[in-house]
Amino acid sequence: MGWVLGDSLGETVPSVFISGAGPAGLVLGNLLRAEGIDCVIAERRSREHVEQRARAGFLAANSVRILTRHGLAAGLEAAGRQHDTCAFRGEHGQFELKYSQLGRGEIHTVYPQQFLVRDLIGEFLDRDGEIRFGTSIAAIDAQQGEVTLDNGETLGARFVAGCDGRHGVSRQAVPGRTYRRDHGISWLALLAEAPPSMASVMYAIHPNGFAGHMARTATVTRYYLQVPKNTDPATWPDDRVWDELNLRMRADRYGALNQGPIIERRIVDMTSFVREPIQHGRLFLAGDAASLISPSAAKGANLALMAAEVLAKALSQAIKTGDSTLLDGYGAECLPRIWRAQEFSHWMINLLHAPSGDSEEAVFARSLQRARLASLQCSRAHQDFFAENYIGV
Ligand code: RFL
Repeated sequence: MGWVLGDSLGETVPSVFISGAGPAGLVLGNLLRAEGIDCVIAERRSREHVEQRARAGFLAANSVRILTRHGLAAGLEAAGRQHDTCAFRGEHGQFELKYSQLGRGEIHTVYPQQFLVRDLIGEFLDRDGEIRFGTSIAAIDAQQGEVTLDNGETLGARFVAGCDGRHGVSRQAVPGRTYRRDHGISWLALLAEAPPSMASVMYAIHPNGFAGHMARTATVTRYYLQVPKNTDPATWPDDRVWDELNLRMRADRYGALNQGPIIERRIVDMTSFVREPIQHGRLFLAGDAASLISPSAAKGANLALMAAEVLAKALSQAIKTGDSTLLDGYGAECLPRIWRAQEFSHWMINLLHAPSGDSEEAVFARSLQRARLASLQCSRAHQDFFAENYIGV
């Protein structure tokens, strides 16, 4: 496999240049290598950084199927944990939804994203893929298939896959619009060095705001606290975090949380966007580069994996046979799924958050929230709807 600097006239260029070594770029790279297609990934961060960057943890059944189908599931088969229950806690008590017995009866596998990224990098290198860590892309010419690095070098490729996430540059190379919604809500996303406090995912609704509990490993747990926008995470030392989590999780009624040092705290704003179109010339967007989805429904990494599989198939067809039918239809294949995930994520945001205060509007919103929760608690049809969307896309 070879790729060269300079313009691509008469020189060997990779068939596919991939920007970004996140779940989207790495799954795509692995699937292309399995087809014998040469590809190069450029990642602006170091290998150590991406292999330790904690983000997602909940992989939907379809994501596990994709990874298994392509021989990429050894790590999650060995260390992933099956998860099938979520619970809601509020002023009127608590109820659980065992979604393995609802909807399509599917489950999540809990496997931290950084472990998946580590596995995918190892496998890609074993498949003779090339990753250039510490290499940042400054611009992409989608028509020419040319990538400019931030040191000014220009590289050519037959196709470019924009998998550089929410802050990447590939989206700007696709003429179109970004449809964005700022939900006006922020979460303090926390990682605690403490075992999970309960077997299920917990969504707690409290007058002070939302609080969430999600298992990651036997010794690390993710928590979320809704906080005002522009909150400085440094204003939340460990003691304050645990006091507020115990309060919103109603520890006095249901038992105290397992505490430990907070090893990561960062603000996540609930914003969402969809880029349309997601392809232009030789450039195709996948994952967060194409669509950012708030983490309220744990969909982002799952969408990234699905797009990577669709794109790999389309690129393989075009490169091997010259038939671009699947590539031409790439956006039409992915966008309806993206919008469905956005719709459910939006539904979850409304379920989990309501304004505080005594204004008519705030009381109205909280009453709707209560009614939706009551329906979810009682109606089998509503539970099936929830399960189908929660676990799938
Ligand atoms: P990524 O993972 O952001 O990877 C993009 C990569 O591109 C690199 N990059 C560049 N490289 C070269 N040149 C440039 N100019 C570049 N600009 C950027 C970056 O360094 C990076 O390595 O995008 P990808 O592959 O599309 O994957 C998306 C997922 O990472 C994301 O959707 C999920 O993490 C979202 N998410 C969750 N998704 C789930 O499906 N289930 C979950 O449980 C879940 N939990 C979460 C989450 C996201 C969270 N945060 C931090 C927003 C929990 C949290 C707290």
